[in-house]
Amino acid sequence: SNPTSSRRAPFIVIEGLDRSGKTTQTSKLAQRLEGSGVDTKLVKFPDRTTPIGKMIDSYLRSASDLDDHAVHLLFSANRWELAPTIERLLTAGTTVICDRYAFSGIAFSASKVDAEGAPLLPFEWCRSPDVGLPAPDLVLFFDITPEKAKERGGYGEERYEKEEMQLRVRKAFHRIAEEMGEDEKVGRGATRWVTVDAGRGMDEVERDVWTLVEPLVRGGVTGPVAKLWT
Ligand code: Z5A
Repeated sequence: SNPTSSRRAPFIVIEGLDRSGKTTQTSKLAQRLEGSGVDTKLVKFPDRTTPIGKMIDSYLRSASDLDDHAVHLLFSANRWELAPTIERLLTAGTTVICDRYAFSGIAFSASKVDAEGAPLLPFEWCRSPDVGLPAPDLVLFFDITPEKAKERGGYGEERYEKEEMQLRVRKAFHRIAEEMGEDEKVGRGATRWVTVDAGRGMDEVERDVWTLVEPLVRGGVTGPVAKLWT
């Protein structure tokens, strides 16, 4: 049989802190790939357009209230509803670029605390509904200091856009980064996790992202899409 027949396109996720430039860079990347003739699909979580996504959107805008467990499961369900599509695209040769994924799911939910500052949802509980999702081949974790993030404008009106919450989220992301194998090492499972200094200028960040992504897209990936955290 032809050994190249099992090659597929890579699944690339950009994760990170608020205002680190994820949306800016995922769209630049998708455009640049398409411009060089690479079949590309850009996805973003939460996907606020689906029925589940609409519930999440209403919760984030504080237009509705939901139990913390319930909303965590909705964020996860919002990924699961797109999982078969992502897998199909990758197998068909379309590169998938994704703005936030399961790592945001853990980092935000595990950072929620009660009035005494005790965690509301255990870290491992937060991970479990996302176990088995399509595993990214590459995660670019956009790290930025709170000071740098602040220079990019004030927080918006949404539920999690509060300074203390953001500091806890940053810590949670660093725990995940450590676990996934910080900087250039192969992390848990099939996913390579690379931390990117997102506090620099847009062009510098874009250059780094391209250097990391371009060879992966050119070379493709061998074997089926792996399952996250298995
Ligand atoms: N959430 C969750 O709880 N559970 C989950 O499972 C998931 C998410 C998936 C909404 O997410 C909330 O849902 C979020 C996490 C939670 N909560 N909070 N807070 P979202 O993805 O919809 O969040 P967002 O508000 O669209 O994204 P963001 O994080 O705030 O921004 P960003 O995408 O990282 O940054 P940006 O929009 O590209 O850039 C921000 C600004 O900085 C903008 O004015 C840019 O022009 C500027 N910028 C960008 N790059 C640079 C550089 N390099 N230099 C200077 N200025 C820059």
